[in-house]
Amino acid sequence: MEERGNGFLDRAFGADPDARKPPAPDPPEIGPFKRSFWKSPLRGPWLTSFTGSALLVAIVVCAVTGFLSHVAYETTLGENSVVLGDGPLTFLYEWLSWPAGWAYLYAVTQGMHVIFGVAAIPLLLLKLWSVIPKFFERPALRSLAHMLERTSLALFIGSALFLFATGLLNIQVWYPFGFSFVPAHYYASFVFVGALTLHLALKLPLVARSFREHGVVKPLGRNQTIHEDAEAHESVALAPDSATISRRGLVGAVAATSLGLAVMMAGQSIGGPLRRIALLAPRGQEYGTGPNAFQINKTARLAGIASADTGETWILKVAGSDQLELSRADLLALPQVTERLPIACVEGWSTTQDWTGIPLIALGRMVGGDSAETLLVQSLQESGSFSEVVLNRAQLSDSRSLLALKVNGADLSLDHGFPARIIIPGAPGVHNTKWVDRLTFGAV
Ligand SMILES: Nc1nc2c(c(=O)[nH]1)N[C@H]1C(S)=C(S)[C@@H](COP(=O)(O)O)O[C@H]1N2
Ligand SMILES: [Mo]
Repeated sequence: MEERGNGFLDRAFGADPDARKPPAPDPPEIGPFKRSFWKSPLRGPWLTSFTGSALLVAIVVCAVTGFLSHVAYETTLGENSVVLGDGPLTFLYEWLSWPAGWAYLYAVTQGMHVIFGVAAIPLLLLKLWSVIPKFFERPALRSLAHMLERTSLALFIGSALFLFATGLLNIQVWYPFGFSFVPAHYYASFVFVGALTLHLALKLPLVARSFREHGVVKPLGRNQTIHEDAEAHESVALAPDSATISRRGLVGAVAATSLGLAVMMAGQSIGGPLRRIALLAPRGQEYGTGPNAFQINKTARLAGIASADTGETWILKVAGSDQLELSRADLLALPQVTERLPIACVEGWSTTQDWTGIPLIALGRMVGGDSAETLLVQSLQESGSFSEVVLNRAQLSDSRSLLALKVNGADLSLDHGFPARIIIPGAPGVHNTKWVDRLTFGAV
């Protein structure tokens, strides 16, 4: 006998095809619940498939670079963890160690995360627009399979909107919500990836059929009309109005918006003169003049750093198998190294400066800690997730990793971490601890 249910969920749960027949009572046929309410001739499986495919590319890049960012945080190294646990991927984080090698590694992966994430938003909105009539589908629940499909869709759209909203707010350095960004964004991504996988499994056959019937890009040609079956697809208008914009005009406008946003975000990721095109960059466009004129993540005042602690009495404590206390004058008397390195923030911006100071490995040698696997860095800052950090072996042993005392030839400003800060290649900005108080080789 021929299978009448559609999709593997029906088969898996043995839904009775007759159960799909609308049970009474239906929502009244008014407003958006009436199919004739939806009149755009552009809606249909092709537009949804095309937008969905473009969105999928952006989302995959965003997801991969997002999980890479979590790897970069080296959350399995003690103090670095900003989440309660790493969930199902813990083994991956234990296995992968973030390299120090390429100085711009994190600037690139996180820049891509933010660029593709922001550029995906117009695509997401277009895709949602293309299926609006389905949200008013009647009856709302037809069978167990239909209920599961709609639940997965609700989780999918809900988690997508949550991820995009929290990501955008984080880029804007605005935390109006009462929860912590990183764990929320991180755990929501698992819901999202799960729901996305299910959604793909359910919809890929539709996408393939639509592309086979109409071609992938052919409907974007000049004066192209396509005929889609309004009986089979809820999103296709039953009685379409004439178009107010061509299919190619709509897709073109959305693509241009995405591209424009991508260029803008790239402006702040790349930094330098390109920052000027970053119109939405929250850290402003101007930083005054002078060697310390570049963006500040958290000012000394916000971090609760008292200027008395950073004055003449400041002493750096260094520990390995031996212990040492060094004043800023002692540190300046040691051989200095200058390295050109970026700070690459999780928010997607980066800035490259010339830093001068003492290689961490040289300080390690002074206390018999140069073969340590980890370096615990503690700040004068007393609380907050960035007051302590643990660097891995690659980071502490790289000859470019510095305890920086100066930037661009001048003393660090208080806001940039005076009297001394960490600067290491390839890592997230959060690992470049400011106002360093204590270094412990092999503490963890
Ligand atoms: N002690 C301390 N160090 C810190 C931070 C902080 O809040 N406290 N912020 C970190 C973050 S998130 C970034 S991106 C860099 C930014 O350095 P900058 O403010 O000098 O640009 O500093 C890092 N070091
Ligand atoms: Mo940051």
